[in-house]
Amino acid sequence: MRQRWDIFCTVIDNFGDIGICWRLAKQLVHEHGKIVRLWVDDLVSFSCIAPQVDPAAERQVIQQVEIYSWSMLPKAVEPADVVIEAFACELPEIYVSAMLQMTKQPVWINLEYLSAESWVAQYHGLPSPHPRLSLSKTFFFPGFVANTGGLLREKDLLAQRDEFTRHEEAGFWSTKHLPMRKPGELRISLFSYDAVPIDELIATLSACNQSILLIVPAGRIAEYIQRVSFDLISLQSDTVIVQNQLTIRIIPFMEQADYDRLLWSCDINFVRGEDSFVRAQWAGKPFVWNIYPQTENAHWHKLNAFLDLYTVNMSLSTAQAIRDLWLTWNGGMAWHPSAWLNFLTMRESLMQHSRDWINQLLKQDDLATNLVRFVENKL
Ligand code: TRH
Repeated sequence: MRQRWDIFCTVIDNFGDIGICWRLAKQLVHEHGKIVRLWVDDLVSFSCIAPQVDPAAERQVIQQVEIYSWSMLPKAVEPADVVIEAFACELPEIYVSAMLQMTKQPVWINLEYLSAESWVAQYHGLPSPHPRLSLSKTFFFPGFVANTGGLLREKDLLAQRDEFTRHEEAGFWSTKHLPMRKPGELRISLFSYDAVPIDELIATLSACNQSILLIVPAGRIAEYIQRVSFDLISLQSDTVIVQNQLTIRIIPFMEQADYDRLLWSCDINFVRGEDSFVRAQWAGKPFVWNIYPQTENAHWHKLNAFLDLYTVNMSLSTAQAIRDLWLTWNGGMAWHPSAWLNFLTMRESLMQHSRDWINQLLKQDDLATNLVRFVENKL
């Protein structure tokens, strides 16, 4: 019998939680033959990254994943063999009671957020007994190193990326109504939270003696650029702003697979949160991470832990360039154009490093494979 998995996802804000759950659900179905129900509390956000999703449908099947609205949780739902509670979202009580009634209790996994901090390997796989009921869940931590849960990576992701780069990139620009590359042009994608020094970045880019196309998918930062940086009153998701040799294109928010293609096509990617951050790594291009801000500045530990790991085999000057720009971009230091210019100077060595980093990551299995293996050992 095919194993059944339930994934529960609440959308806290933004798109990362559902973005990750959606990728995982598809991979479990397509690569591991599981039957997957994905329970989502906010189908509107989901439909932004997957436009096939109907926000009004209680139940729908897309790419063989059964998608359920959380609010429609039927009273007597039968729990699956494996239950994933994504990012500590609390399972509905009715579902937990149903788990308790089962003769063979499901494997219950709490899928955690990604971090490069060293404690992750110690906590990965630890059980957490329910405080009142005879149920136990396991903490599953994604990560960059051995003894963690690994990163999401579809089996054919890198082959698809390479095939795209060889044959499909030009077609992609035209489907997105973006011009073909000019000789010597630098293409940058930008996805970030609001509190970044965007005006300073734009000023620095427009002062560069190089043709630059800055591509910004619609969202709050795109709105800021239009309304505040350039005082454009009517907001449109297809805007062109030109300043010296810098062209800024605000484009519509795209579906998740197209966003990957954008990352593959650009020379430098500004990314944020968790999922775009990981996808930028698989894109194999230099990238700048805007980390999700946390209370009590906990995100700085996370940012530094990743930088420590990522720069370990880099030359001192390249490591310094990446550290300076990332700290500046995240508000840890005042903006200075040299942070950008040094990063740009190191582009070739950053490219090489991106490839070496991928090879290092490939030594580990991907997150879905690790989850499946963990469950096999449990059942
Ligand atoms: O949207 P995010 O800020 O999500 C964040 C993080 O996951 C964070 O860890 C979490 O705590 C917080 O949400 C609540 O950034 P992230 O993780 O990069 O997710 C963005 C998703 O949106 C990703 O799957 C890529 C997708 N995307 C598109 O599908 N189309 C687009 O045009 C763009 C720009 C992104």
